[in-house]
Amino acid sequence: MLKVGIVGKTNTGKTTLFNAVTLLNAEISNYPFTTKVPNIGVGYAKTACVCRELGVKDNPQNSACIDGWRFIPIEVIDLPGLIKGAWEGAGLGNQFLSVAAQADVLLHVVDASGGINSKGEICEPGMGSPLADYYDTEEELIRWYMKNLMENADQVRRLMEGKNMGLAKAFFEILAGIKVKEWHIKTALERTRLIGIPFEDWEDEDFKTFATEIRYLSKPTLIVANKMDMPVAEKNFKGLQETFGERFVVPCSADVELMLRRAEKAGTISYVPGEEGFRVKDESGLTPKQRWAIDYVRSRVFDKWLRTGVDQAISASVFKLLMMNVVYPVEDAKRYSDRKGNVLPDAFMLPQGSTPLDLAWAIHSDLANGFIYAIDATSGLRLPKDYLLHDRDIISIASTRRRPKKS
Ligand SMILES: Nc1nc2c(ncn2[C@@H]2O[C@H](COP(=O)(O)OP(=O)(O)OP(=O)(O)O)[C@@H](O)[C@H]2O)c(=O)[nH]1
Ligand SMILES: [Mg+2]
Repeated sequence: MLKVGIVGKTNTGKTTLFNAVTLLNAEISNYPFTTKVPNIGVGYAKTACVCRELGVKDNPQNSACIDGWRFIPIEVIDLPGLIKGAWEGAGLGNQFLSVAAQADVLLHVVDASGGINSKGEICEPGMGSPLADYYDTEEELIRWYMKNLMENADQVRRLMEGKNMGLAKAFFEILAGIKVKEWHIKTALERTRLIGIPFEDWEDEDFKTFATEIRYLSKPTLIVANKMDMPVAEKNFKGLQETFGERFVVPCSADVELMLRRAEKAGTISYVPGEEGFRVKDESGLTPKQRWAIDYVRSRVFDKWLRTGVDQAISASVFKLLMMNVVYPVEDAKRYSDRKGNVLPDAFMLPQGSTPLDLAWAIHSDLANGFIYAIDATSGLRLPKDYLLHDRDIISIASTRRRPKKS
């Protein structure tokens, strides 16, 4: 399952975002450092399902389909706030950073309302600086990567000398466990021009430059400008977008999304995450407190920002930053179903450049080991071996071995 990590300073709303995405009840408070150990849960990435264009009624098994939207499970990891010196172990930061390193993509949450001071304590909105907070946390992440690179420098040298490996390959051996790919290393070496400097001559600054590239290449990151329901947040949000580019900053109100999802679960409203509105089932039955909350949400979030931004943050991280394609494997290509007749049972996310054989591996090793060919279910055509999967492909795999029945 794809892993989305949530990082950021304390009190920015990471756990609120985590609870909104997973509907779990991890502790939230306005005291700094509420989260003491990482929270792990399941959330969903939302994409337009192919059922509508095919005109079929689907029976999802590994995912869910609501109003033509397919919700695909992802693992979400909420991390404790990082303090200064986390990279060298302060506040157990070292351990948390190794958990963050397991993620495929990061959401870096900042308090866009400027409602926390540099220590992460609640202050008057507008007084804190989300930009400075962002850089503080990034410094910890980069230094952690740097420390790992430096601590393993001898090992890298041994691999280069003993096994006659190139620098990129040797680094890859060391860093593969934290989701660093060989092309990340090669690109980082080229971009930093360290490729031209003998490894034994690298200085601390060189390690830091290299670590910075590795951090951003291997862990694409979306900035979540949270607490946008606060009036002062707009100015900071615009500043963040100017600094990092519109693509990389999502306006968000995690607290409002959490409230809506809980109200939807309780049956008070109809709401599909990510939609530009919600419907109160019985307006006249609302208590004064509920009425106030609904008005707050409408005026502070939907009238101004159209959505809460939580679903957009997840979708943008998975589909825009990681560029995942959604592929629907079926066993019966004519009925688009599995062998039990479930129509469009599963949806898998695969990175661009994946082939039908990669899909087979993602489903089950038996299917991949017996792989013969794949069929594009919409056209009925057999696909060439080197075919690259597209988003929304419906694929049937012929294999000498069948995938085992789900228990
Ligand atoms: N106004 C507003 N407040 C929010 C929003 N999201 C979170 N908060 C509040 O911000 C405070 C901190 O929220 P948490 O989710 O506990 O923050 P955290 O980043 O997990 O904090 P640590 O666990 O200490 O690192 C709480 O009082 C939340 O209610 C939001 O979208 N809008
Ligand atoms: Mg927390």
